[in-house]
Amino acid sequence: MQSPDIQPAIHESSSPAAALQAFCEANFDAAPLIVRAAGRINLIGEHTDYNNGFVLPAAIDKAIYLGIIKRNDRQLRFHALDMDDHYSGSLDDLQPSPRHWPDYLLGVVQQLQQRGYPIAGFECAFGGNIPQGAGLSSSAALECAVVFALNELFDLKISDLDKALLAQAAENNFVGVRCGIMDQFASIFGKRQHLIKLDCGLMQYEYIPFRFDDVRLVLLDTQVKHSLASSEYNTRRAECEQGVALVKAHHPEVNSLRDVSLAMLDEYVKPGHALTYNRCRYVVEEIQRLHDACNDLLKNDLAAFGRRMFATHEGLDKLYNVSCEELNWLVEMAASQEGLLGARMMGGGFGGCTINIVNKDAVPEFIARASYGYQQQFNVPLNAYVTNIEDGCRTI
Ligand code: GAF
Repeated sequence: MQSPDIQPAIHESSSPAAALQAFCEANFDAAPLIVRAAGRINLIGEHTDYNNGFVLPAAIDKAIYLGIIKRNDRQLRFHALDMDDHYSGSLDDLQPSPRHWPDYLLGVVQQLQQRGYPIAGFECAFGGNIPQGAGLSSSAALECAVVFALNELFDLKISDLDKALLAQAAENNFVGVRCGIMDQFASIFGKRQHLIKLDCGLMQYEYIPFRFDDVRLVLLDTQVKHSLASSEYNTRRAECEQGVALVKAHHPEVNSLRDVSLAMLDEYVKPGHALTYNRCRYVVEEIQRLHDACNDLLKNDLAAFGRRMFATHEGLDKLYNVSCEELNWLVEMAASQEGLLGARMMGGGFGGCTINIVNKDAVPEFIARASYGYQQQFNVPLNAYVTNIEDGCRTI
């Protein structure tokens, strides 16, 4: 796949930003604008964003780095450093690529064009340290990096909210995943040492400080991504919509699960729609759980917060059915460990990471036990990341 005139990426560099800089110096005619777009975690509020509910994500210290320069024509050149792959195309012919990764960039370009933003051809290169398939939103980070970079490069004056919505629209319409807004919003709006409490219905948000010196956020990466993930994601959305329709027939003012109570579900969905009822019940409970968890944080009660994380996991597993054997094993293992405050699967499900709140002093032992046990159980190495909450998209 590599074009003959392209220098290879420097994979051995410890810093993805340095590798990107070296690639750009060797291959670009001009100094690039460089953007860092973060991956995300989510503390609580899972599968609630597309139900107009609330989420509690944060941007992290793993990111996509993208360097970009203008061209004098309408050509597009993309270089994916971590894949040693390159794409060439034209602004006038945006087609989904069989290699798939260019779609995250092309989708953003298409959305900009559809909204009438004046962009010309450009060349960009990107790489990073967000593990792919780990549920840390590397694709949303790439979309956000592109929209952020193009906004700067062509002085488009797009608001931060519109950047997030545009990146989400790229994923919905060009990539074809009906994701909610959480991942793109977190990548753009992330703030160091803060969670974002986002109301996905009203698109209003507040920052909640997350500064606890005695604990660490530990991500345990199952290194599995079961193939059900994207088809089941869209099925869950449809099931939630069906539940809303059943309630709305009696309560026309209801527009999403955010407007629905457990009593309404019991009355209008439970009889005859057991599976839909379970899905909706999980979402309605999770929205309430998030509000309660935010109150825990305000009281500095991480133990109570952690218990709610376990309840979220239970709901995702038993009612929403988006967990899997590997995630369940990690959460059960975590529950028995010293110094563990809370654990649950994170993100869409069917693989990826668990998120764990662990007392600082217990972290090495926790990771060692999890890694050993996971390898014994599944014969798959476990990856563990102790993560910090960082700023969202910015130029560097
Ligand atoms: C994925 C989606 F992209 C998000 O929008 C969100 O729905 C999440 O799954 C589940 O909470 O990350």
